[in-house]
Amino acid sequence: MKTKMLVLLLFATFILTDAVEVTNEDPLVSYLLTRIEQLESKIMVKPNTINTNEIAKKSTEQHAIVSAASNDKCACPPAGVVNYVRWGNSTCPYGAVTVYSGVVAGSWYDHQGAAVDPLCLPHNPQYLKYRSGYNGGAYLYGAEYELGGPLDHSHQRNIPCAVCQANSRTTSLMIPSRYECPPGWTREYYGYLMAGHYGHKAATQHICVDKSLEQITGSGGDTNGKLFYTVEAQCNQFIPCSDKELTCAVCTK
Ligand SMILES: [Ca+2]
Ligand SMILES: [Ca+2]
Repeated sequence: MKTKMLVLLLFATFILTDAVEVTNEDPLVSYLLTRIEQLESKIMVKPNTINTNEIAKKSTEQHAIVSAASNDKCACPPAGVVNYVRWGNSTCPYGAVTVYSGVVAGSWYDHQGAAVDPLCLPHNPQYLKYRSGYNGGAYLYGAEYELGGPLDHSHQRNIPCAVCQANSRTTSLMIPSRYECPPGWTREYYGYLMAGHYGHKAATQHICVDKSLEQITGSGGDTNGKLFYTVEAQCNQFIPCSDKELTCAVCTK
């Protein structure tokens, strides 16, 4: 009974005081310390596995970005977005985002007072207030290629289009008669310069049509509408001229 009391007293002292002194000379303590060191060496990352050069480089880069931002000089790629229409193709080039794809439409080729601009019309129009029946005013028609020679395979076909978004660019440019872009510019697509027929009443605009001359499936009928012809430069007004079909390129920067 006395022994039991003594053990209980010692145990209570150990719990309550938290001041039990141990020394490295104690074999149990010594063993435990050795095991702890072994475990620590296993879980700790060895210093020579850290690429200090890489850390220093990243730190310098981060410092440069923060420093440039604080000086209002951006060290990142130029911010910006530019949109353009890819006529004659329903998809956008690699690297650009397709905002939507659609069909080329515009005024009737022989209407006096027609609108000149071609539109890339989405496949799913939305309407607000409307009055049924054709009530006069401005009319929209599908657009056809009017082509011959080596491009005859697309003659009378209707034309698809896509509206594209090029990121990290600030400007776009259509260059007539060139299928390459100037140095420093990115070529988005290239193809043939097209416009309306000189003998038709409706005025038109030049557009750059993708060289693929994509066509809308099943549109081979001669239904007319807004018409697009290739362009040739006449030799009477000091311009570079040829009877060859002119090319074009759409470039961004
Ligand atoms: Ca057609
Ligand atoms: Ca036609």
